[in-house]
Amino acid sequence: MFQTVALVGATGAVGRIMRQLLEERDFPAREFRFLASARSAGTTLTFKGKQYTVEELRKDVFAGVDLVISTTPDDTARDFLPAAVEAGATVIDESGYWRMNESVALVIPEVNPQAALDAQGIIASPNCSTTQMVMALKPLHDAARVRRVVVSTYQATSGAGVQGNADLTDGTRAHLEGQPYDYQAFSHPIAFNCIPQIGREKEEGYTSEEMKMVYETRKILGDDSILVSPTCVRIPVANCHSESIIVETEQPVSPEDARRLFEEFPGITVVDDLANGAYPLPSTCDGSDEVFIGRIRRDLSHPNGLNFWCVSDNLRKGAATNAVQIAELLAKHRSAATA
Ligand code: 11C
Repeated sequence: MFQTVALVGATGAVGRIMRQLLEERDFPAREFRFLASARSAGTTLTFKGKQYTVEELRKDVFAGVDLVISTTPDDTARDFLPAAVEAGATVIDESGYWRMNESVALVIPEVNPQAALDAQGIIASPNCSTTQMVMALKPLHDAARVRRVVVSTYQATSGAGVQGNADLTDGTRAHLEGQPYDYQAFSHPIAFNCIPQIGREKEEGYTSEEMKMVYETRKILGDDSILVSPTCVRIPVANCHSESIIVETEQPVSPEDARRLFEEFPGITVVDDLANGAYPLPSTCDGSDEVFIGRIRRDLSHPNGLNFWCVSDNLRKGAATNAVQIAELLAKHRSAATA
């Protein structure tokens, strides 16, 4: 049980879902506080039937807070979260800023829960496209050791925030009406298009989003030998990221064995009946906390290869749900320790 939980970024798209999850799942805490940028400070919100005033995020607001759950842009996380740690809080951060810091744990509760329990200070939640892929890789890695992954993503506009979805809706309307539209979240039109760049240019012609999939995967699975070759693409779908994943394992894994491994893994739902047109779709996975897998098949190009399709709600398991699950894990551990 935590005494005081502060939700930082409480009014944003992911913050809204976090509030909903903390309420629905009856997160154990005596007191909740909601913080946001000066722009949203002073507004009111309802949580568990009670009205709260949103407080302005400042470095001196963390006294007495023992858990911070934070979803902000990277620079905000960089500037404000060390103050929360200094004030004695455990921090769960959804931003990208702290993930690869050596002293920070990067956690998916179904995959590496112990890292959260061993952590001091900041615990980071991974990038959405990494989370769903690593959820799928974990049971394969445990059974047959993953050596190499070729992943192509089909990422929703909600990954680029509220403006990403506004660009999709307004840009599509403008396109259909033959009107010009000035895209804010994307450097090219997203309506009736797909854009093979998410994030900024990084090393060797890969983007920052792609390199997150490389480095975060290795850190979460605790295996720097895993090779990941990603291509991240933005598509005109509002929510849920989809991924084509091709995995080469040390030992061969048959599609039947993979199906069983996925089905037995917590947080994964298999939807895989090609003959009847059943496979995960963004439209059917939207709003779920699960990672969905289908189209499980042999890789025709490699004897130790497996090919599948993976869809997950990037705002939920890819962000809010994973962070709240980390908080639940810590709360459960605390209760067990004080029982
Ligand atoms: C996207 N994955 O879809 C990004 C958004 O590191 O948490 C989340 C970025 C991050 O554009």
